[in-house]
Amino acid sequence: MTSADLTDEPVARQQAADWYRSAVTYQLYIRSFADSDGDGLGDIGGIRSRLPYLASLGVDAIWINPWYPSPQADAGYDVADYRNIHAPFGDLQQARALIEEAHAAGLKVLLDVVPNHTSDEHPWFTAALASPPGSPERDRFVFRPGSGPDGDEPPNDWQSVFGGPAWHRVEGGEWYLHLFDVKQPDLNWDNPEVRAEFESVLRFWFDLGADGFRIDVAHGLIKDPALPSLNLSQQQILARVKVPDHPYWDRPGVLDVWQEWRAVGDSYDPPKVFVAEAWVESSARLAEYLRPERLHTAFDFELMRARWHAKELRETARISLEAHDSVGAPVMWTLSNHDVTRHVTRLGRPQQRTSGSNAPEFPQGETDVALGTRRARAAILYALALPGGVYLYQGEELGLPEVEDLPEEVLQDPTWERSGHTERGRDGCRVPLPWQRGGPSLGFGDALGWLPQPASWGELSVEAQEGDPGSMLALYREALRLRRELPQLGHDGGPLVWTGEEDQVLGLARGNGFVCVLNTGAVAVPLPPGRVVLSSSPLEGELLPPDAAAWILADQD
Ligand code: TEU
Repeated sequence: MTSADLTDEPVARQQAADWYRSAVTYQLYIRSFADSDGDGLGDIGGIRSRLPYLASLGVDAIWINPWYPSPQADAGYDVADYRNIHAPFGDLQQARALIEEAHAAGLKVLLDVVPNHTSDEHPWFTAALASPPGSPERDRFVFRPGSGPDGDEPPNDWQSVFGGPAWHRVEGGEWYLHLFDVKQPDLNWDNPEVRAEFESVLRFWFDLGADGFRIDVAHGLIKDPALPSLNLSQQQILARVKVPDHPYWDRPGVLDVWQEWRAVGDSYDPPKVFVAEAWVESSARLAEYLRPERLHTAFDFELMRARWHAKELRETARISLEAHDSVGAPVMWTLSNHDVTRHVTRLGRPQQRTSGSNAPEFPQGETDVALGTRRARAAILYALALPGGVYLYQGEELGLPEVEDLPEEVLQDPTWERSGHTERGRDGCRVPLPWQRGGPSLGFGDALGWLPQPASWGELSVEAQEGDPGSMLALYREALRLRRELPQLGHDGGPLVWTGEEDQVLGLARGNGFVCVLNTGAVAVPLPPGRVVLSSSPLEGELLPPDAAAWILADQD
C-alpha cells in the first residue's frame, strides 16, 4: 500500500458515506409500479424487470413504500410482520435479489419503516387483545379506560388523521388509540420493548443490504402521557390552528428515538441513512430532527406547499436552506409523493396561498393540465438546480396528472370511508403506471391494474415518450444527466447565489458559470448571457416564456 492510498482512504470512506447528500431518489409505490404476475398489483418482480429503466433515467437511489405482510387497510402502512414480504409482492429471496441487482445497477435502496403504529393483525396486537387490561401485552400499545360514567365515551377527543375518533373500544371495555385507521393501533414508545424491537427490525433489513430507511410519521410516536383533550372547535380543526405543546405531534421525546436510530445506522460501514417524513410547523423545527447526532435528512414539504410565484419559491427555498445549513444537513426537495395531489394537477389549479401543515391546504379548483405540465417541467429544473437532494415520485417523470374521476366504488384509501364519503382520499395519485400505449393495463401488467387508468394515459406511457425529445421523460433524463455531469450542481457543488429579487422571475447561480432562471410571470423575459443547456419550454427567440425555466452555462474562454 502506498502512502497516497493511506491518505485517500478516509476521504474515500467519507465520500461513500455522503452519497445521500446530493442523491436523486425515485419513490417506488410498489403496488402501482409494475405487475410481473398479472394479479393487478405491482410487485418485486415488476421492479426487478424495470431496473434498467430506472438506471437509464439517471436516479441514484430508490425508496420502496412498505412491502411487508399487511392486510392493506392503508396500502401497506398497516404492517403485520416487519421482517417479511407481503406474499402478493414476492418473498424475502426476491427482496434480497432486488437489492443486489439495484446495487449492481448503481442504485442505493431505501425501505420504509412504520414505527408509529402496527396493523391490528400484528401478533403483538392480537396478543394485546387476548390479554387483560394492565398486562405487558397491552402496554405495547395505548390502551385506556373510557370516559363518562360507564366508560363508554372515548378517553379523550383526539381525532384520526383519516377522520372520526382516534379511539376504538374493545371487548372488556378498554379503548385503544389509533391516530390513523382503526386497523392501525398506535404503539407505546415509552415501552422499552417497542424500542428494542424496532432497532432489531432496522438491523434485519440493513443486514439484508438495505442502505437506509424512510421513516413514516417521524413527527409522531410520542404521546403526552396525560392524554389531554385538544378541545378544538370544528372551525379550529378546519383552520388547522397551531396547538402549543401538541399532545401527539412533534414532541421533543421523539428526537431521542432518532438519536438511538442514528447510532444503529452509524454502526455500519458505510453508515446507513434515514429520511424523515415529518410534518412539522417550520423548517427551523425540522432542523431539530437533523442535528448531526440525529437523522441525516427529511423531506422538505415547503416547496410542495409554495404557490407558483417566483418570489415565494425563492423565499421558501431560502428558509429551508438556511434552517438545514444551520445543522449541516442537505435539503431533500420534493414535489410529489403518494399522499398528495400530483403536482401537474396542483400547479394547473388556481394558486391560492397555502398554509398549515398538511395536504388539504393544497390548491383546489379547476385544473388546466397543459398549464400544470408546463409548470411541472419548470419546477423540476428549479428543484434539481438547488443544493441538496431530490425525491421523485414515480410517474412524475411521465408528467402524470392526478386522476380526479376515479369511480367511487374503486376508491380504497381509508379516508373515503372514515370521512363519511366527504373526502375522496389519495387514490388519484396512486394509479398504476402506463408503460405502453396499449394492453389491458397499458403495460403495467397482463391484467387490469388495481385502480383503472385513464385511456388517455397511453399517450403518456414510457413507450410513447421514448424517443420524443420534447417529452417529460426526455426532459427528466437530460436534466438528471446534466446534474451528474455539471460540477456546480448537487449539494456540494458551487455555492448558491440568488441573482435578483424580482417577484415573478428568479435566478440562482451555482458556483462557476451555472445559472437557473425561472419565470412564473405572464411575460417572456431575457436570459443572462451564456449557452442554454436545457430549457423546460422552447425559448421565444432569446426570451424565456412564462411558466418556464432554463439552465445556462456561461461561456468559459
Ligand atoms: O403519512 C403521514 C401523514 O402525516 C399523513 O397525514 C399524510 O400526510 C396524509 O395521509 C395526507 O392525507 C404517512 C404515509 O405517507 C401515509 O401514506 C400513511 O397513510 C400514514 O403515514 C399512516 O401510516
